Amino acid sequence: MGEFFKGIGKIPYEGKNSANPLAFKYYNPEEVVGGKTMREQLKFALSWWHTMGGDGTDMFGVGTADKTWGQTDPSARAKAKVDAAFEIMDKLSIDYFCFHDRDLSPEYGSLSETNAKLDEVTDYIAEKMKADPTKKCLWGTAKCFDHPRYMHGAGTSPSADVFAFAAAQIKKAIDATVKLGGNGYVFWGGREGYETLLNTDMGLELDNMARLMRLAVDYARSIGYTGDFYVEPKPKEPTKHQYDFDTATVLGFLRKYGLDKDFKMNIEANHATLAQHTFQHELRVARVNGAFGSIDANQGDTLLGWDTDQFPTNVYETALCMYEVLKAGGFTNGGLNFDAKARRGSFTPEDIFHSYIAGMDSFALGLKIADRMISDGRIDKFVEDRYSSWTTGIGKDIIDGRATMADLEKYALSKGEVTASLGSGRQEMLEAVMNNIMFSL
Ligand code: XUL
Ligand code: CO
Repeated sequence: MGEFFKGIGKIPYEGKNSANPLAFKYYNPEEVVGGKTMREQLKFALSWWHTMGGDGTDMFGVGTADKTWGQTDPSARAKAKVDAAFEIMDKLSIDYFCFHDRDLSPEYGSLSETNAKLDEVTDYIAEKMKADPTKKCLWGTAKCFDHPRYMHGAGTSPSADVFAFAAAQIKKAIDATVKLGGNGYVFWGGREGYETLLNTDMGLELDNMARLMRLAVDYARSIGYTGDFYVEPKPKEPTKHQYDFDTATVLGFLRKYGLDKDFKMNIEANHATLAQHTFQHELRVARVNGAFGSIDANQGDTLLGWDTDQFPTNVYETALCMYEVLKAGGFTNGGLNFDAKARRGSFTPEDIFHSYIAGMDSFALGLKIADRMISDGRIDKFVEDRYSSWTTGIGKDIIDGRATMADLEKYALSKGEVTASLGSGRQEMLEAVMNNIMFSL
C-alpha cells in the first residue's frame, strides 16, 4: 500500500499562535478538559461517504475532486479507499469512522454478489483495525435511498418486495457493523416520506417503518449486538416531507410503536436548521427526553434552504452544542461524526485536511468554552434562580403532587395579582456573559 498524501505528515498540535495551516491550533488530543482528554470528549469520526467518495458532483455539474484513489476497478477502488481512509484518520488523529454499506463497497449484479464483495472490504478493514486498534467504527448504516428500487421509499415503499429487499440490505449492514465492532447503527430515512398525499397511505407507511425498525433491532440483539440504535431526524430532502421530521416528531413515533427504549437520536446540525430549529434545540429536546445519542457535526448556510453539509466553523454553535453534550454527561457510544464535505471549489487533497482541521479545532474550542460555561456557573446559576419558586411552598406542593385544583384556587384567591412574582429574563445580559466566557479563553 502506497502513501496517498505524500506531502502531508501527521498533523501536530501547535497551539493558537501557530500560523501553520496544517497544524491544530486548539485540538490537543491529550489535553484534559472537563475531566477527560479532548480525544475522549470529542470522539471525532470520519464520514466515509463525503471524505472517501464525495467528489463535488452536484445537480449542476460533475465532480471537481479526484476520489478514484488511483483505481478504476470498483473492487480495487473500494480497498484503496480503505487505505486512504486509514491514512487520513492516522494523520489527523481521528479514531472513528462511520459508513453506509455502499460507501464501503458498491452494488454488483446481484444481492449475493454485492454481499460477498462487501465482506471482502469489511475483512480488509478488520485487518487494518487489528494492526491499529486505535481505529474504531462509530456507527454503520445502510444506503436504502440511492438505488431506483427505493424511489418510493424503503421501509415505507408501497411494494412489499422493496420492503423485503431493504430488510435484507439492513440485515447485512448490521452484520458489517457488528463485525467491525461498531457501537451504533443509524436509521436515516432518506426517502421515508412523501412527495404528495394524493398517492400515499401515510398510516400504513408509518406502521411499516416501525415494523422494519423492530425487525432490525430484534435481529441485531439476537446476534449479540449491544450497541445503540439511532434515528437521525431530518425534515425534508430528498423527499418533500420526511417522517423523521425532527427530534420531537421522532420521539412521538418511537413511543407510539413501543420503540423508545431501543432508539436514541443522532442529531445533525444542518438537519436541525432545515427543521427551523437551532442545533442546540434539537440536542436539548433529545437530552431532556433521555434520547441523546450521537452527533453529525456540520453546519448549513443561513441564506440557503438546503443541506449544504459544510464543515463546522461557527464556534458559537459548537460551544452551545458541547454545552448540551457535557450536560448530557458526555458521549457514551456516540461521538462527533463529520457528516460534512469540503466545498466544490475546495477540490485538492490538502482541502480534506484543511476541512477536518477547521472542524476539529472549532469543536475543541467549543468544548473548552462549554466547560468554562459550566465552571463559570453564571448561566446555570441564573437558570436555577429563575425556577426557585418550584423548590418551596406552593411550587413544591405542585411538584410533589400534593396540590389539588381546589388548593391552587384557594392559593390564587388569597394571593391576588401575581405579576410581581416574575423577574427579568435577562437575555441580553446572558448573551453578554456567553461572549465574555468565549473571549476570556
Ligand atoms: C443525509 C445524511 C446521511 C446520514 C446517514 O442528509 O445526513 O448522510 O447521516 O445516512
Ligand atoms: Co447525517
